Amino acid sequence: MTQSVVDLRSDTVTRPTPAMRRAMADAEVGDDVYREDPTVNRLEERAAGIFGREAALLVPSGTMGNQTAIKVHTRPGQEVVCEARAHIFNYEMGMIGAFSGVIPRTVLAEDGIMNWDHVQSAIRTRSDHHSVTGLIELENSANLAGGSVYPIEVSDEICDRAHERGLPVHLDGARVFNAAVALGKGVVELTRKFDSIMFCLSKGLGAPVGSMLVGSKAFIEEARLVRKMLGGGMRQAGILAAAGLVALEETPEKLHIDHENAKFLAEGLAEIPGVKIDPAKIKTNILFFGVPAGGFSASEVSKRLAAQGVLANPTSQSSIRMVTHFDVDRAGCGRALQVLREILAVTRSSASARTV
Ligand code: TLP
Repeated sequence: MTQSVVDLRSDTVTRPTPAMRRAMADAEVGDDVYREDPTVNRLEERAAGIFGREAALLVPSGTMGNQTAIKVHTRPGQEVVCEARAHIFNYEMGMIGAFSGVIPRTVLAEDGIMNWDHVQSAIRTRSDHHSVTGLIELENSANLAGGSVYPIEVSDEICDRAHERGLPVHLDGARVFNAAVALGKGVVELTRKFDSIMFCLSKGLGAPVGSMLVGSKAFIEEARLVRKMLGGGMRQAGILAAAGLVALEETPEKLHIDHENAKFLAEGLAEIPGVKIDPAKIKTNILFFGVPAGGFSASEVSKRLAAQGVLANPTSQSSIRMVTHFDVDRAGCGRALQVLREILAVTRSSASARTV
């Protein structure tokens, strides 16, 4: 029997469910640049409703959503305060500088979770000598910090204090539904104080394409123009929005399964000699682990995993990321652990052979 690939590279790899494909095939469509696609309009209304906001906008990707928000909130020459591992800074092709002409002012915070003291220390106010802060940005869950989650009171305080200083706060909520599930709260409670929110339909929610920007009517009107500048005005996008609507209705209640699978993986990894991971820190569907020192590099481990049908990306010389999602079940996680155990046992036996 051939075994299917266990793809733990990202939750972006999910395939649309049969319900999504049916909805896509049946979608009523129009030209969305003329605002005439009824399915896109429905998705935007639904997203705004779920977040308790005035308006929302469908964008092709999380990157476009974040970069559009940054453009709307800032002026060239300003700074954006974000955590050192923020996606907007590390994984969006330098667009923060290339498109908005702003620079990141980063803060390294434990588990990627900044508090007001961190943010305050990075804010630069008007001066005759240096650039000033134009925007604060938080990421929840914090991807590159291991899918960690902001306690609501911490993100609320950052928003309140930033607003007292006249600064807007944008949320990269690519996986905000995962964060909400981890806290046992609704997304409204996590996000109500932010000026703008980006969330992805195409991560754990499982839609094939699309992210949403959510905010005030005025913000979304500006964002619509920026989206067009970026070439993100799509036409019969109802085909995509239809899958997004299904994702929004069906997937949030299932995300806890991905979190349980990530925990299961983390606990199994912690039992492998030399592997570095603290399972107690795994709150959502993302985990990073360190490969044993003195053995194969992370990229070698990743190659050997792939040769046996388990995909996981190396993120440095010594660490690997795994992300769970609805196309990998508990048995798949078990297989990933088994294959990894075998690979690392080879390293151990060759290391001990070297020492005799
Ligand atoms: N993240 C991808 C990679 O780019 C790293 C992944 O596999 O996790 N914000 C956050 C927090 C993200 O994790 C991502 C994608 C984005 C924004 C961008 O979304 P897309 O890929 O739709 O542009």
